[in-house]
Amino acid sequence: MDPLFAYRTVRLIRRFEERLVELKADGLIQGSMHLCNGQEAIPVGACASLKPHDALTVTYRGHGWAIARGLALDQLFAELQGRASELSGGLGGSPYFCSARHGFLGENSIVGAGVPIAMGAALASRFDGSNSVSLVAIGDGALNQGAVHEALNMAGTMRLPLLVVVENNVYSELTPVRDMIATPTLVERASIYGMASETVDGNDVDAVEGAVLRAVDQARNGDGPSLIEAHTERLVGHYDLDPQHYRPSGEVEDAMTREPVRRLREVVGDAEGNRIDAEIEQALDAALAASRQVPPPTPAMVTENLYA
Ligand SMILES: Cc1ncc(C[n+]2csc(CCOP(=O)(O)OP(=O)(O)O)c2C)c(N)n1
Ligand SMILES: [Mg+2]
Repeated sequence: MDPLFAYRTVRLIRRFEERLVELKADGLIQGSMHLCNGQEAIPVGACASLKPHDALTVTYRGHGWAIARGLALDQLFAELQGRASELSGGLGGSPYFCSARHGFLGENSIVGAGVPIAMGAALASRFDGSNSVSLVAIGDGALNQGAVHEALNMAGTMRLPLLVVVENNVYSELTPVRDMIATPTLVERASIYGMASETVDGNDVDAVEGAVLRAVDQARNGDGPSLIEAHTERLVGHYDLDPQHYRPSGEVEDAMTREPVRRLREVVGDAEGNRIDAEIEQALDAALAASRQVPPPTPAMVTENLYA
């Protein structure tokens, strides 16, 4: 991947979320936010290997996926501020971005619930002639959910074009992954469902892009589903108010030496880096100003999109 593009996108995601923290402190965002700070290379690498007609389903930690997929910044800001955006009309907020037009089937705050949805999209591709693939991002903890295993079993048995990207950030809320599974890795679960698998450095955009592309090619050739375990670390709490008392001292500082924004900054250098940083701030300022023009939801919207 072009390093300038990679730096611009991971840095944009980082700065977008840092702006959200400021907006929340100013009382403009309600509710909790699950930031992907530190994990940005996974959505950037993965989305680079998808086509516009492919389906994407993610978790509540999905701001980075939405940006990497190309959803408009002003609409994301509007949704977060409870304004009637083109996404979820301001009724969803941080964990419920959704844009059918972008093949973005949505975030989901129910742990693991995206996998059966994504499996359904992969099944649809079998019948609609699109040869699209369906990628779902989940956390390490989600891989212990029952519904996830039902969906993986069906995808494996039917050889569906499903890609599961596990964002292994070492924690499920406050619980370390090593306390939750009986095997040394998560990725070895793939074989019991007949899925191909790969483990990658999730802080390396190129490594993620390559692994996802191999899985995409396999899925489009009719050779079935894959599971990719991407190792990463979150540099912030599970959610924005998490005091992180369960993390050993020095852990976050150590993770900072490996995190993707810093890594790519070293590749592009300060001259290009500063130029890109300035462009990003301008783009965020403009998107934020535009988001404030989006009206609030109307009372009638509460009952729209409901089945009677
Ligand atoms: C079905 C369900 N069970 C429990 C929760 C509470 N919960 C919210 S986030 C979370 C941790 C999930 O960890 P992981 O899958 O590793 O994702 P991460 O938050 O680390 O990205 C839990 C248990 C939930 N939202 N949904
Ligand atoms: Mg996790």
